[in-house]
Amino acid sequence: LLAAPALIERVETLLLDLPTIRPHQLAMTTMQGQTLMLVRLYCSDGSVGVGEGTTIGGLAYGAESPEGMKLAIDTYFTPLLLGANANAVPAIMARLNTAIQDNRFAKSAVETALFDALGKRAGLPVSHLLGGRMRDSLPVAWTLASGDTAKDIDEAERMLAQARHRIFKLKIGRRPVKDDVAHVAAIKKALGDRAEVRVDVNMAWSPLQAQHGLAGLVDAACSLVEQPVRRAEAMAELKGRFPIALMADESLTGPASAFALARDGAADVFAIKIEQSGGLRAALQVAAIAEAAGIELYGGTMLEGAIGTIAAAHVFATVNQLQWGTELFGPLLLTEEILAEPLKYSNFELQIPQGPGLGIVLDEDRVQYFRRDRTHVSVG
Ligand code: MUC
Ligand code: MG
Repeated sequence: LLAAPALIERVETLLLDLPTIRPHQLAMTTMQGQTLMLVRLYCSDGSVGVGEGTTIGGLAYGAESPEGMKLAIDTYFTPLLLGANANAVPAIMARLNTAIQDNRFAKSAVETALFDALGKRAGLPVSHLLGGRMRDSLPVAWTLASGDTAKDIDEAERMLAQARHRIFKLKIGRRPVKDDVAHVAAIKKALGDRAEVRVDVNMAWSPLQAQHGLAGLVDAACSLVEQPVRRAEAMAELKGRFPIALMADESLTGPASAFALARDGAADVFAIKIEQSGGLRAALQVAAIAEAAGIELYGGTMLEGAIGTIAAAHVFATVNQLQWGTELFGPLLLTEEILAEPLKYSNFELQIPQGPGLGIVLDEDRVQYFRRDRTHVSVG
């Protein structure tokens, strides 16, 4: 089956606002909901590709926001996309990368839509377009972030009982280090060997706080600490000083940063994210740098909904080793389903769809219902 010639004829962007199942507390913000920026590319052969961009708490995580992505795509990406050969994904991305600096999250959304449409035309899943799969399902961690130790333990017990998650990432960094360490220790003690406990500090600690924090986390039997400090130099100073895996997240902003972190010995593990990397192929370049440097891999999330989550899953399916699994639980944090058939989470893993493109179908009525601008109907 050959991909039919196709030109991009129309670009559509929309914002969907969806509630979360509970407030999600991170060091820098508390999320009550998530905004998905969807982009759809309509091609001349009738194929349509969809991509998604999300952030965490608006501008709390980084310099892009869902609203900003929509504006950037409508104003600056669209003129570069219209009329382009939709089968030439690398050429389109090269053009965008030349004409538009940064805007990595928006680029990831657009590249997702390009691959979805190409996969549909070619009759192949996105993972196959990216080289083929090492695995058909991915282990998925869950983030405990209710802000309350007892509630977090109850939540973890429910996840274990349902065989949904047995790796838990705790969001810390808001409270004094001692209190955070006590919170982690209490959860690990309650769960024991039935679960693995990791933490994400989201850069909240100073290098000195991190010295105390990492020592306490080792005693609490926590296996991994994600981005405890902001600067890459400070990460490099921490690495190897405590018997706990040190993972880079915010420091990773694409292949060049991955190269610098690897060169400077600043992490044991990379959290690969398609949005942070600037797209699906850029994420694979980050993975290749990690592999060459002996850095282990973890499939990260920007708390994407179903579209971004499954795009990341297709990427993570193809890497040689994913020593730390993934955290592709984003859709499970939302109260509302926007797919005709929900993603399949079972046996602690996410199943990666086998159909062409992303292998998912949107429930269009629900997409329209959750549009932020749905009430903005012009009358008379
Ligand atoms: C982050 O910093 O890793 C991933 C899971 C979660 O709860 O927040 C994110 C972002
Ligand atoms: Mg993180």
